Amino acid sequence: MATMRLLVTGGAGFIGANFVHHVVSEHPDTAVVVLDALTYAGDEASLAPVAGSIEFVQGDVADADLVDSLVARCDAVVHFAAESHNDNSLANPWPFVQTNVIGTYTLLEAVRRHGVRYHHISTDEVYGDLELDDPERFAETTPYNPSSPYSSTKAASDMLVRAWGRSFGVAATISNCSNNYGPYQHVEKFIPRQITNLIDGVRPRLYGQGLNVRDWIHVEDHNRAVWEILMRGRVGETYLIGADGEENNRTVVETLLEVFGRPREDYDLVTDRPGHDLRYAIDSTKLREELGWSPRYSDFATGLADTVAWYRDNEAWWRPRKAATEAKYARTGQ
Ligand code: NAD
Ligand code: TDX
Repeated sequence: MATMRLLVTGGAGFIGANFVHHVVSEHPDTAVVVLDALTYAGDEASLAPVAGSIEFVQGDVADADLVDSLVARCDAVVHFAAESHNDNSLANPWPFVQTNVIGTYTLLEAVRRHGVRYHHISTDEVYGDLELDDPERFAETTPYNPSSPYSSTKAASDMLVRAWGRSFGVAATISNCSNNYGPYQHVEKFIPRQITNLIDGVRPRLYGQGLNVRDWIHVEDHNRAVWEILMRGRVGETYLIGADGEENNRTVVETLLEVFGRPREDYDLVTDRPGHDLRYAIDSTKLREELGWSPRYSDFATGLADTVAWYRDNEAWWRPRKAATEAKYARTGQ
């Protein structure tokens, strides 16, 4: 008998699929229902290892009738579904407004009607960026200052959640996490793109001078934090999730080249991303002190090597998307 029925939106995407794997293996008394539209970024194959243990519904988070019927029979919602790639948001922002803003609104109205607990997955990008030498890091109190269509729609969705909590008493929490890496990440994203290029003998491609800094966290550490916030977080609160993993992009590529036994300078500098955020950095003290969470992947080079091994072992998963992804990048010289 399940103790909780959990609706996971975006469960066929990178972080959502890893979250579903985590819940099925670590919390087997939870019944999981996945709602995912299977956009270009979603892949049911990412759920194949747990397919017999979950219910999968293909559909849109902005479909109010469908969302209402699913929320009505669940105890809690974790909302991962989003358009998630900055470069795509520069080429065509509309799906980002539709899914990230209207989709979140649709879920909030449903959880409001049915009195269901809601956890909202967001990003550190809502805070804008930092200078390379800024001693401050993002904290829960940092003012919102998003740069891209992607991050502005995530910021808008966070604002809706806060307002639905205050005005309608929706039992919501929000987490803003830094850059994730690990298995099942789409080959459009930085790390899997470079790994799969290297597997194909292609040189990694760094935007601009490669000096932008991201604060890397392994997806399993992110998802363990999400579970803790869902179960023990204070309703109405926001928690930042980060693992003190700041690295510049050039260092990441050099580490990957080393794993592949290639010369450290064997990469190309390509057209920069317009409006490219310089640096993200998370202070996760609140999460660590209140909920006792800490990351298990403390060594980034080891986590990266594990991820390389996963892409080497799972070529059948990523290969079908590689050529079309690179064709899209070729159009912007990236
Ligand atoms: P992803 O692009 O890999 O997966 C998104 C999933 O959502 C896909 O399965 C897609 O099919 C689904 N989806 C898209 N539009 C939908 C719609 N209208 N209805 C239903 N399903 C839809 O993204 P990800 O990297 O796994 O990110 C998941 C969440 O985590 C997002 O909310 C993102 O903003 C947030 N986040 C990501 C990172 C990161 O580093 N990847 C960091 C912090 C926060
Ligand atoms: O080929 C590339 N070369 C390159 O130098 C690609 C694809 C990216 N980059 C750079 C851009 C960024 O500085 O690498 C960094 C990481 O790029 P992305 O993987 O596109 O991630 P980012 O834009 O930082 O956003 C990610 O983290 C925050 C996720 O895609 C978001 O969903 C999340 O909110």
